[in-house]
Amino acid sequence: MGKVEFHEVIVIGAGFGGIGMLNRMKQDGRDVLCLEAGSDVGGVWFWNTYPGARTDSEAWYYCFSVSEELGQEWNWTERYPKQDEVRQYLSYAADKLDVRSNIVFNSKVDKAIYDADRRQWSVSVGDKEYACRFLISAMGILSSVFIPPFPGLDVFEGRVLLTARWPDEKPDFTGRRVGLIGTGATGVQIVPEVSQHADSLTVFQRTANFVIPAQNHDLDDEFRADIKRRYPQIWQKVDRHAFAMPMDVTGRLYRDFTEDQRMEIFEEGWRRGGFRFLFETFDDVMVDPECNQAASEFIRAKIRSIVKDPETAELLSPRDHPYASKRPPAGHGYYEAYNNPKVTLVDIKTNKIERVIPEGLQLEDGSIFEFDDLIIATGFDAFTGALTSVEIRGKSGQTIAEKWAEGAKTLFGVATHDFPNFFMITGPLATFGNVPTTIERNIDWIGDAIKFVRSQSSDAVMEVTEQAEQGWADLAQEVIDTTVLKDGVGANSWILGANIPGKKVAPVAYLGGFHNYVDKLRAEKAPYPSFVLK
Ligand code: NA7
Repeated sequence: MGKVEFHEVIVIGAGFGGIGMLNRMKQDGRDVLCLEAGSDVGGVWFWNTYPGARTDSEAWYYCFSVSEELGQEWNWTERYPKQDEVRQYLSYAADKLDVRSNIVFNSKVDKAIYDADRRQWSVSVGDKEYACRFLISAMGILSSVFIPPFPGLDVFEGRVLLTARWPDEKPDFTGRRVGLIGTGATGVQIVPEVSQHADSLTVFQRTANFVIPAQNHDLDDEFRADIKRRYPQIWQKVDRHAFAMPMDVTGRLYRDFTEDQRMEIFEEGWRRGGFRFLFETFDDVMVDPECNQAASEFIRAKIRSIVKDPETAELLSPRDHPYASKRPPAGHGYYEAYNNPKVTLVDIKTNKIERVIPEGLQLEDGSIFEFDDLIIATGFDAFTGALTSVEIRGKSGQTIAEKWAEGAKTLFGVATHDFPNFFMITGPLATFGNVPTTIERNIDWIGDAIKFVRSQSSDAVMEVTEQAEQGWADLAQEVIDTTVLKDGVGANSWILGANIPGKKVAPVAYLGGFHNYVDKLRAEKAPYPSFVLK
């Protein structure tokens, strides 16, 4: 065995979380190293380079707030920036914050084992050994790719393309027949792009989604200057919003309005686009079934008005789950793409995929679809997958995967019992909303906690109690039960872990509001009553 390389802090992952954490650790004077599996920074924006990939949050808050200079210097070009722009932003941020030299690329962590005698973590990357006092996961909520075990996938004779591992050399679809499995946020972004170039695109849909048009537009100098002027207010608003977006509560409840007024409000929400339809129409869309049903029906009527073929329109209309009980995607000409005669929608809910064959796909009823390329956009083992797929062993020797077999338990998504001095940025049961902002609040908390532990003694450790994390998991479940999110189970919602066969159906995120989450997180401070310090 070679020499063990020790650092006080090791961070795993160099996306938003890793870059932000390195910045904080360096500001605090820590000896910190980041291990990143990819060959560059970016995280989810490094791997997901499929056509049409872009943010569903608006650019001006899908970014760091920590550096004023970054906000003032970076010029976003679109309301919802493309993957490449976000990746360039993160690359710029890594240079600006001067953290690149602390990152070791092409370093996928295989194991992290807690050594109770030494009060240290041993971290392995292949045959290279590291050790640290504080271990921080910045592995991201959507990084563990899920590929359903379709029989015969290996016999397909064409190209199999995974959206989350898209080839560097961009595939050309000109003149090709393409099949696509998956109509989540990723599939919804791909359809309008690939259908422009391919000879034909066959979309295999299991669950129809409520897709709100993003209403994307370019940003001009005036718009950017206005944003830059208002940044302090924007971040204040973000901090007080349930999903960390700079939007005001509307003060409107559905029942207080006439039918005409309701329709006008929904129309205005549709015009504003994206998440504004959810957050700027009525405040009770996610909790009042009547309001939710009206919103759902409004969207179905829009689908019927856009999609010319009534059968396709009906198939695209979700009927098995309420609007926003699954994470709703934003569309960029999604429904319109189905008016292109080259695009065919196939229902695989009632007639499932039987197997992949050399020429394409065979469904249960024996029907065969042939194509040259098969795109797989079947999602992620969200929140837990990145952590459970690495051998991370705590004080008692159990792995995180073993510990969370019956559902993830953490306090605020930042710490889990039995894993001392181990912290997670947006771990399971962290709040769910605009992710870069949650990441920043987690970084603040972890940075302060590390400062505190260090101030106790040179080998102090901090571990959350079982009771505290159980209380948090119970609260996460209670909150879900008061919203339409509980109805996402039947529609395989990844927020409930219901998209992964065999995964315990339980919340993987806290949905009680980002603003409430931040208050609770900030209240858990020195002397950290939910933790034991040794
Ligand atoms: P999602 O939202 O989990 O979507 C995955 C899609 O793949 C969805 O349409 C699934 O249908 C479909 N899927 C999954 N397994 C199968 C099988 N076995 N057969 C057929 N179809 C299947 O992942 P995305 O990557 O689109 O988006 C993830 C997040 O990234 C998104 O929410 C944003 O936050 C960014 P289902 O709906 O389960 O019936």
